[in-house]
Amino acid sequence: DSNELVPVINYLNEKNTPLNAEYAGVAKGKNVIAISLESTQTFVVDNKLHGEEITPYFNDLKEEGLYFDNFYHQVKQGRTSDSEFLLANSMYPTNRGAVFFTHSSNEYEAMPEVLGENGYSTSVMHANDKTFWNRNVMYDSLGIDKFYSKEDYNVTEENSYGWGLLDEHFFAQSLDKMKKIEQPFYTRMITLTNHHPFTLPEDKKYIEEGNTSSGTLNRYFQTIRYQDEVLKQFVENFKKSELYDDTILMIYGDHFGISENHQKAMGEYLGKDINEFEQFQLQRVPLLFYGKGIEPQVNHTVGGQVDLRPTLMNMLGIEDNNPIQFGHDLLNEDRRQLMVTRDGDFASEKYVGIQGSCYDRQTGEEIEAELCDPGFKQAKEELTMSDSVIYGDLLRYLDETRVVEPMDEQNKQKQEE
Ligand code: GP9
Repeated sequence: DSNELVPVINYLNEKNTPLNAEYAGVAKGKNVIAISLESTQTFVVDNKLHGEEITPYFNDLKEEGLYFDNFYHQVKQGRTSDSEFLLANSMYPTNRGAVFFTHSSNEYEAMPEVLGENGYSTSVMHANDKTFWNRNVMYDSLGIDKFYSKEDYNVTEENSYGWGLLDEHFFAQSLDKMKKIEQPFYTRMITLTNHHPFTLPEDKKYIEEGNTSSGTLNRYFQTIRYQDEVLKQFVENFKKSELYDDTILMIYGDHFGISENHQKAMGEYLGKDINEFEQFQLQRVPLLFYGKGIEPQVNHTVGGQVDLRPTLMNMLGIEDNNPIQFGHDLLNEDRRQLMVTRDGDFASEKYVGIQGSCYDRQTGEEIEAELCDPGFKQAKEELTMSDSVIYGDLLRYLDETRVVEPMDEQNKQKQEE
């Protein structure tokens, strides 16, 4: 019953930090285009292959936006769908299977639903079959108004390769759709071309492949380079469109593309031994907010996908009264810097804890294991609380408990303190 939700609310209230007042409403009333970049990891940013930049366009774009360089994906077996879950709910995905399949009939009060209540039209654009990851069912539960799936795109043999519609066509057709949707809107695009096995038509290879011992990693550089080129086409066309003045972009990587099976090759490329600390750090994915009114800055805070919702909602100036959120505004300087992975590992401002071992986050040096005990404890608590909400379908009791103490009241009190 509703009592089951009370410990979670209490736990989160205790951990809660206020939203950043300086950024509150910087994008008020604006449209949002969230771009989920398939398999895109931070190590390619500002990095080179054969003397050439791998993501030349993104490297420049991030100089003009708000960029986070210590931002991690937090997905498990549900991969892209897990990243979608983290963003929409600010809760952790489950440890086994994909929550998009196993808990699609749960009650949620997801970000699209709240945006809808605040006058936004909400959609997802992704040129794959609508049933993939059970998206068509889960999107209803998340309160997404419209899903533009494969059947809404012009997909032909000529404009497809590998997994389906090439990203350049996906971006172009999506921009056309966006120009017609009711404003203000929140739409999320999910790219596809930079997906394992990372293959491309010959004429789309804008960089030579890598020369490591892993063909997968070697080809990955090319699909990343391709994605960067077509992102450029999209953003430049977006900037020329009428949308530009009233729209912000939130661009982020969904999860790793290169698994730990390719550690040796990764080490050859990066010129260092990939131990468990380096492997952990490779789970960082890019995050960039871009648009008029967003001041350029590189932010080094440690965070993860669970933090996206509170960060974005604060920027939009929308009061989000769902207290069951495990993330924290990435822009709040006093925020608790704790990024928890689904395996119970964590990164904090000082430490990285991996399966009982402890590392200094800055130096990567292994240190006394006890130093990470509090972090491991918190990570466990965090995941247990989140799981209890999902497995117990506890958000169905939200309305009954809301009278207890809404999150914005807590925030106000904390800010006054
Ligand atoms: C499929 C796409 C890729 O539609 O989102 O999913 P992934 O395999 O990365 O989870």
